[in-house]
Amino acid sequence: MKRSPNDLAILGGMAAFREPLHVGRPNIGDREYLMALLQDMFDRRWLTNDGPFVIEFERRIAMMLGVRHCVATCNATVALEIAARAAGFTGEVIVPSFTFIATAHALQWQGITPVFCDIDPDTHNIDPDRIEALITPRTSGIIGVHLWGRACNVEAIERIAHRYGLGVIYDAAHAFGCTHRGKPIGSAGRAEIFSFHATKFLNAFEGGAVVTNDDELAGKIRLMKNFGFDGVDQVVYIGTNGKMAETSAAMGLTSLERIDHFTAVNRENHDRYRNGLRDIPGISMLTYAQGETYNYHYVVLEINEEQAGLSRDTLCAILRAENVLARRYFYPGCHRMEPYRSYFPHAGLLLPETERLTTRVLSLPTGTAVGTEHIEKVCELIHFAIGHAPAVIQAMA
Ligand code: T4K
Repeated sequence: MKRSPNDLAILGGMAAFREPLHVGRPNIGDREYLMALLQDMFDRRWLTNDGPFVIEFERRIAMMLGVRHCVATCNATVALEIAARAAGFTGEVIVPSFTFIATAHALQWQGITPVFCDIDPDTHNIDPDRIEALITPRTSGIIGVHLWGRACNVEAIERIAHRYGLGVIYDAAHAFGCTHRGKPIGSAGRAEIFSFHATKFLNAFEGGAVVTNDDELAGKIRLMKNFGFDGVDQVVYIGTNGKMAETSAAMGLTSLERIDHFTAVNRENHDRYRNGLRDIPGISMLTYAQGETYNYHYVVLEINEEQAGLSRDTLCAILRAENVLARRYFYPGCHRMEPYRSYFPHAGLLLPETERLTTRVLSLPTGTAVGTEHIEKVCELIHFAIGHAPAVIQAMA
């Protein structure tokens, strides 16, 4: 490896990349197709409120996932809020802390207390063995998160929920195009929620959806996302404005045309990283189960400081100085963010695996904006930093 420790940008050398290499660069489909859809939209002068693109988007998603209902929304956070309300969640709801803050905020926003549950260190998902101890007379539900697109232990969660009469919904923000036991993720629990944010596998600029096989729940959610209106001049529920705009649905439809391509690129990138990072002490990469389908949208490393010789934070700082804008998702864990940190200052004592993992995990850039040469360079940088850890750390001191 040619690079000397003094070449590293963190030590004053030139950055390996002139332009920042981001995590979360959007996948963009066929621009002409999108422009044609937008022209139609302008001609029709129908811009939102269950327009034809939204209806078509919902139909396509429901068909792909094999569910009876898809209600498109403006984003996944509002979708989670509406689903939790429609499912009758009150009091306390058990959620993992190792997730994006939106999972917790969607509850707290409506006065429901998120009770943080630890994760299984292998799957990064909520650990069902830890759920029962958190159930109190105020508990009304559980939200499982299929983190990185890998399904949480749905069967164990549902068994516990059944035993205690709790409702379950799933935050499937990362899991569009992924399967669990060979079936598309989307039909478990009372409802599952997807995100179609710009940074997500399937992008609608901003967007989300609640999918469910429950006719009554779907009807309620459909009304709640439109202020609770049931027909003109009649409001039957507390509702909000959770509607997806036609522009978003047009982008969503455009993205849907290319999901096979997005998956293929993500998979190639994933394999390239895996090859490039194999045999580096202290670095392991998230694995995906055989026999399931994934979107491979996240490249997630775990850094074991004792073996690697440097910490996740040092590696992250080295990469960021090189213009590789790696992200520490989901550091520091929801329980260490406000208001939860103030409400439950000792929550970490019950979340040992979350506390450990949030200091070890690093997301690397992938997606259709990232090419082979980028990945090779990133791997080379990681190899170099870890191969020269003592010298790099000494030089940084
Ligand atoms: N549940 C889970 C498990 C989630 O991960 C999320 C969202 C939600 C629920 C809620 O879904 P939504 O309500 O958003 O539909 C980003 C996204 O904003 C957020 O949607 C996502 N999870 C989360 C994991 O990532 P930040 O705070 O990291 O965003 P930001 O602005 O730092 O952007 C991330 C990276 O993407 C940066 O490197 C820049 C790049 N980027 C971003 C945008 C928007 C681009 O290159 N182009 C772009 O247009 O949250």
